[in-house]
Amino acid sequence: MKKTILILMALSAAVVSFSAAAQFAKPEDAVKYRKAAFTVMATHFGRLGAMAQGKAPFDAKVAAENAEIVADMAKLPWHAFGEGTDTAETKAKPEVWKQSAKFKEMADKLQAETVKLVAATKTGKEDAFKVAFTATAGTCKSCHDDFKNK
Ligand code: ASC
Repeated sequence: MKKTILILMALSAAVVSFSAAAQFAKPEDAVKYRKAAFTVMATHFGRLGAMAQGKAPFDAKVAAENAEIVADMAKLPWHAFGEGTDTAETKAKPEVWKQSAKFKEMADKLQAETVKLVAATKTGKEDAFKVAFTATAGTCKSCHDDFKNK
């Protein structure tokens, strides 16, 4: 019992320090971190895209594995868009900081869509997967249009 309590305490400390990791040592570190999250996200989203476009056969299990990684990555980049991280080498538009409420809305929307995408892959239904994929891709695109330089 005591051990369980100790483990729970250690876990909650880990959660707290994760949110505290919102700070990075240098702006470049934040930029590197968010780019890495987007790169991994795009890689696995691309694999889903191949299935959605019929370039790869639909396999619900593979789709679910990829969608889960996308959903996990979708949680990560946002805390790395702190003040002062607009100066490093980035394609992020100044609007990320000027319209931060709208940017946050987009980030939240992406996370919600990717959760739905995971659920859709788990139904095993190709049509449901395609619908959720299209919705997610639309969310990527509209955020890029407003907040990312080409
Ligand atoms: C991808 C990818 C994006 C989005 C976007 C959707 O596969 O890398 O950034 O889809 O192109 O419109």
